[in-house]
Amino acid sequence: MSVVDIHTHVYPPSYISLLRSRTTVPYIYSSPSSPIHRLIILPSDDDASLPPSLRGRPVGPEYWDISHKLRFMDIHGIDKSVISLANPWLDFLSPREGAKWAREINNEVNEIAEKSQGRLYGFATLPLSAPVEDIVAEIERLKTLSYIRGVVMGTTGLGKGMDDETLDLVFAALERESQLIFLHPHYGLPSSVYGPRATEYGHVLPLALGFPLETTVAVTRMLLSGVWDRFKRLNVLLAHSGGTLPFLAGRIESCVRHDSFLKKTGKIENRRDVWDVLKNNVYLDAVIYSHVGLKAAIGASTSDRIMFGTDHPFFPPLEESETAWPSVNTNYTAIKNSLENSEDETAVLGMNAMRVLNLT
Ligand code: 5CU
Repeated sequence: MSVVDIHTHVYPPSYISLLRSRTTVPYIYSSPSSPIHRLIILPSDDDASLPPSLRGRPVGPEYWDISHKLRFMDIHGIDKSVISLANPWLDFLSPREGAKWAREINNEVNEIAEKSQGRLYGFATLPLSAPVEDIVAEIERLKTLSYIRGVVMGTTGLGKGMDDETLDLVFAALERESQLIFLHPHYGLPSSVYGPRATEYGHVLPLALGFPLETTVAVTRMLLSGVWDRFKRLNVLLAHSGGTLPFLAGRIESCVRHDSFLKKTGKIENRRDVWDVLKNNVYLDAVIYSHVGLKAAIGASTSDRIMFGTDHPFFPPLEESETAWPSVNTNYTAIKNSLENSEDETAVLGMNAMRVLNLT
């Protein structure tokens, strides 16, 4: 049996240098007088009311040094990992810089994988702030990078979200090149929804609620704008078991069917419904930390569309002495407790990823 981790991040060394060179989000804060290095990536991380040593999170070589990734894989019984640049990818770059950085990062990820003797593959990153022709050119170049198995993407698309029709050129290229999208959140919800006491609660509100809702909104907008009616073979792997999509799919479908505005505009006719898309175009990771959520994901989709993930290097143990990560073991347990037979368990742990991502 192979265990494959399809949700595992890296900031390659060149990206780390970029973060270190910046002083606005995203950046790495380091103090010349102390060993503090903090990763400030989320919009809410850059909170001037907190001392820098409490902003964001600590960052160390586990974010960029591949030997840490391989050790983590060994400790947790993971045979192969499909690494992706972590958020916020290249979203913040100027249109002029994006394409150059995408080429550099994608070459770097491919080289890391190439040297790993079959243990690593990668998702590429798109220069989404660059002109659409540059994005399409990068998608077309990916076939020359033999360890790339799709693209990781945030939910802002080209700046207007995933239902922006300008994205059609990108979706068309991805579909034509058979590159799957790994859709991942970063921006969460507007900070006002977390209330005036949000800073007292660490990252819990943006990560536990903001991330999953961001993904759910993005996918629902794709559905409503007919992305999968136009691109029937466009495949999307959703982070965190689809946010709240599996749980809310029925409600989304019912709201569409009962919307008189949509009926008048004719948008309800001949559309593919949520269930059809969930069972034919969507894959879900198993990064949900409970059999309750995972059973919803399996029910909404099918067990042959769910894939194990860890979110490494995020969610490390809070005690440095712990070598096995409780976040990973919770997901292993959720898989065990959600599936009825060992064949399905083997599929979720690795065989689905081997098949879908064509890993050898
Ligand atoms: O802990 C976090 O902030 C994150 C993050 O930023 N990205 C991610 O993939 N997981 C956790």
